[in-house]
Amino acid sequence: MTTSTIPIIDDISVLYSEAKIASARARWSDLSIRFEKMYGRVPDFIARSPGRVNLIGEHIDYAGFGVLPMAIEDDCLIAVAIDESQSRVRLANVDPTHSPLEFTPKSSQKGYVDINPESHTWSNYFSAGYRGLLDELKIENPKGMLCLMSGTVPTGAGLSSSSAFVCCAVIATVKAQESLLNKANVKTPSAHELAIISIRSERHVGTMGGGMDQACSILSQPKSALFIEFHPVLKVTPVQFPSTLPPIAFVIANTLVTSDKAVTAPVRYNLRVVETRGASRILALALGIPVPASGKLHLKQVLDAHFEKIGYRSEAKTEAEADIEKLIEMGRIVERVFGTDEIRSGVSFARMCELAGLSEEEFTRLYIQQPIQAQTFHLYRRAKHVYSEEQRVVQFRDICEKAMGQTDLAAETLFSQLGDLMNASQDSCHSLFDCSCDELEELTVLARRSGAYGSRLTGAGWGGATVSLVAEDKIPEFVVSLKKEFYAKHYPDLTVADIENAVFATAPSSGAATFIGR
Ligand code: NG1
Ligand code: MG
Repeated sequence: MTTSTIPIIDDISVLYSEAKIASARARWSDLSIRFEKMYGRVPDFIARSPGRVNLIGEHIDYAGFGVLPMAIEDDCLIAVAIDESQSRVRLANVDPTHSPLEFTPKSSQKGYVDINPESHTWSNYFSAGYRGLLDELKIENPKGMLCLMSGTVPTGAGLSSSSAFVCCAVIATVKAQESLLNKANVKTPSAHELAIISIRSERHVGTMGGGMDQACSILSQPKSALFIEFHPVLKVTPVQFPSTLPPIAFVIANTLVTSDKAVTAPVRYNLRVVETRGASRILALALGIPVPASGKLHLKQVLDAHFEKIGYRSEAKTEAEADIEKLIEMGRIVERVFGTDEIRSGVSFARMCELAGLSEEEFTRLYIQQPIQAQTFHLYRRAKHVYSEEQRVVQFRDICEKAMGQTDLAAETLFSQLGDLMNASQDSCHSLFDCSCDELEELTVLARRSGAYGSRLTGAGWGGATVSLVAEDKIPEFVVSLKKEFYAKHYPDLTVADIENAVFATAPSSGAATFIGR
């Protein structure tokens, strides 16, 4: 675990690429001007946390498996002035269609601020971060905060606008309360601890999320993607693309089908979490692995426990190869345990509980913390996706790492291998995890036809964006093709600016920061 704190910066050029810096400067200065107009004083600081694009490893973070996202330049900013005279919080958005929020925090026993997960208001994400941080630090009489938010991560696009906002609220709040912490001799949490706090905080909005987005938003480092592991503890490792190769880029293309995870959670995201949890309990029973009374045991723990139980010793030469062996074997076990016609086609809730050795009430108590709605539960297809997707993550990371040391690399082969893994991930999301949609299918097929090495949905899916691996010198023609074949067809009325925002190459951005300057 690292003990570094959130970086404090006085120059925003470290956060953006050359192409983006001019518009970023204009936005930052507009934020300060509006702040002053609104609150009659200048902000004390601006907190920043970025969105992310997931390169590979979809819907496996909540199963305990490693993922490989990268922070993007689009981000959430919260300008803050500390109000020493009272505890009241005022929050507004530079976008006037979002109504402001004002509250005076309650005591720690009462949870500081109410959040209604059913109301789906934008400010819930702020409240979730604010409350999550204070819950953790048990601050009584927090200092008042005047806040103005500006976000550029498109919402409902699978680029984690929600986590960028929650993380930014956590960082803004910890900075605003820092002097109280110092007075009480409480250590300011490290960036790593703030990432964990942000993961817990976002659950206040009602999604049973993994931790990829918050860890990526807070802990990303410049010019790198981030390999994130969750089990046994949160661990991040920057992954770089070799500089000796011809440059490649990840191009984001948004289907513009919005998928608001908080709204659709009962039939989509949270349902998948429950199916995955059910599958892991039933697999554990089949393998004779003890399930703790809390019921908590994800698919990664089932894998670890199984190989420990059988005393497995791998002959593989590398850690990646050994991991892959185990994941392939888990795929076989899934076939054996869930491969019957009955389970393959999906089971009812009653049947899933029976297989899990639990009453419906017990199952609900252990595994369903938020409402879900479904007739059929797919244990086979979800478990199959998770183990195969992790195998692709391990391979993807391994290819990137091996390439780092080489100079005479056949770049084309390498990029094709990465692209193939992305394509296989898309297939699995589509046919096993059911989190794709027609527009995502169309756009990924078109991307490959337009020269991408690989293309897949990114984030939770059911709409939102795709990510494609493209050689840098091919980007202009790639983008033209997408504009013509997808955007002009589906959205003929889009403005040039709307299209620029929908399809763009992205550079890896750094993680969260606090700006103190003028
Ligand atoms: P998005 O697309 O940002 O809502 C969600 C989860 C991730 C992960 C992905 C699927 C949250 C905050 N985010 O991302 O943890 O499970 O889906 O890989 O819950
Ligand atoms: Mg989200």
